[in-house]
Amino acid sequence: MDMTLNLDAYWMPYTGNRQFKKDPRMIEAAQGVWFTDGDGRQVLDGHSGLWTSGLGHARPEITEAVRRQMEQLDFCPPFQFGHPKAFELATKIAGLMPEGLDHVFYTNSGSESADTSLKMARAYWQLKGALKKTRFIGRQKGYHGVNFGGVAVGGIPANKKLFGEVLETDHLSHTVLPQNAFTRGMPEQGAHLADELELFVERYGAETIAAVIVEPMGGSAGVLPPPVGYLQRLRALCDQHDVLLIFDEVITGFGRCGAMTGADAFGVVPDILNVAKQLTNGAVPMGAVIASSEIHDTFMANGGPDYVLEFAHGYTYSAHPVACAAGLAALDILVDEKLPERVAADAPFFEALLHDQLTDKPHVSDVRNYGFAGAITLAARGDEPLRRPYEVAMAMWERGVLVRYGGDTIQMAPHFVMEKKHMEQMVGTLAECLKVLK
Ligand code: PXG
Ligand code: PLP
Repeated sequence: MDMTLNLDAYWMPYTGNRQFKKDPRMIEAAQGVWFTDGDGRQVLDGHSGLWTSGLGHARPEITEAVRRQMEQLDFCPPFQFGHPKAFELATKIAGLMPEGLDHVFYTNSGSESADTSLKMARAYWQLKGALKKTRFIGRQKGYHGVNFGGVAVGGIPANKKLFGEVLETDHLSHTVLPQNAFTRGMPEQGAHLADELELFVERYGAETIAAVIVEPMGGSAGVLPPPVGYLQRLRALCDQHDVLLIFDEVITGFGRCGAMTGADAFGVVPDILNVAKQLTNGAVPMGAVIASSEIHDTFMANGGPDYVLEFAHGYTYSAHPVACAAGLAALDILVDEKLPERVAADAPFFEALLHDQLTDKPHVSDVRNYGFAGAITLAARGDEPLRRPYEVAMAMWERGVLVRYGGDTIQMAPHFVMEKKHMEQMVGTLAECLKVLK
């Protein structure tokens, strides 16, 4: 690492800044499933970047598409103007979504997707004349990014503590039940937890609830696959009570669950589906909110004269041409190389590896997995539940493997193109670290 580099000015996101700046983990290059660190060391990327880069890093097709786009059109004002690739990409995305989700509203991140989807849901009900439908139901342990709306519907206390509440929300229980510990794939117990929506309907009245927002499979809280039948029950209750169902698929969208979407993997179609991350393979920031025709057409039918805005919402960088070019190239690779299918085919190998190697290791109180997502929960050391995952992740970095630690969990997310020997290296290194650490 360049020892003259000044680390002071950059206030790092979701990082222990003081610890990092004492002992920096610098990443200077990426290729395939590998990072190169500040000392020129090859580090295996065990988290697909940040759930972003399933195709592997530095795909030449994406690099070339971005380079060409920069030369041709580096920026296009997205309000009242359009460029062809924005339409081409929207058509491509809609074609990959479940039947009925066919209108794409661009954002630049998962957090913006979350807040966009909440605004879309509220506005939809206003246009329908259901003026009191403003409340949102999230779920404990849910992560919907860091903007005010997403934090309000989110269910991770540490992300909410200092910021106050800005929306009327309530939260379904999470689905991590002790009797489901060490389940391979979807847990058997817990579908009944969806019925809590009935309690909220009784408490607040369905006429006040705009939408339920959940991740079909929880990601940030440490890989929480839905219990068998849970999402089906949630869908049925939303239909029964005229409540919109939003799936936050920022992690599950575009292949992670061994299908194009979590909706496909689990067989439940929401009214609104949020994506980001894998849309451009992480190469350029971009997200999107994909809405049903019913929602889209309601806006179009209520817009007044045709020069008037139907939805007073959008970002300077919505449909950025460079992001669109990256998205088109990334989705072509995903489809051409049949990567969701590859994930589905190799998921049993990854699952066996996680459970066979990690279940009996010290401090491991749960192992969870689905598709190419895996996590372990670690028992707290004394009154410091966060310390052990941090120490394990640092020990893995020392041994040349990057994994994500968050809360009391360690998370792994192989690239869709990762070879089995590299999954073995990743999980084997974790097993080794667990054996030697206190
Ligand atoms: N929704 C979901 C379901 C996410 O997973 C976001 C929204 C926010 O996206 P942006 O692009 O605004 O960060 C996410 C992001 C982790 C981890 O540790 C996961 C995310 C972000 C940071 C860490 O798993 N997911
Ligand atoms: N703040 C100011 C002063 C602005 O002018 C704008 C956009 O024009 C924004 C915030 C929003 O920025 P963005 O569209 O990139 O989200």
